[in-house]
Amino acid sequence: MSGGGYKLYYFPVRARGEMDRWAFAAAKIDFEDIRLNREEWLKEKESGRPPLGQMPFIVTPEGKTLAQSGAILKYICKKGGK
Ligand SMILES: N[C@@H](CCC(=O)N[C@@H](CS)C(=O)NCC(=O)O)C(=O)O
Repeated sequence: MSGGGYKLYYFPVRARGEMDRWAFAAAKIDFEDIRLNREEWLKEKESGRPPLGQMPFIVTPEGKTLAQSGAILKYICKKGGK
């Protein structure tokens, strides 16, 4: 997938992926906040796209995927100039 802005995939809960949502907001970087329910997640997982088969993960405008909430946080901070 490529084109568009950042996409963040996570469950509709305030857990690991929530700090990544906040980081995007704090860095003032637009992103699509994609909240998958369990059924949607299982389909996504089966597709093989999520790195390590877990959420959160992001898809960058260049079409790269990045997993691990802490790594995503560092990536966003770097992009946000922090
Ligand atoms: N170390 C990972 C852990 C990710 C993780 O445990 N994700 C859980 C939700 S919080 C998950 O994707 N569970 C569904 C599954 O494994 O199918 C991180 O910090 O991102």
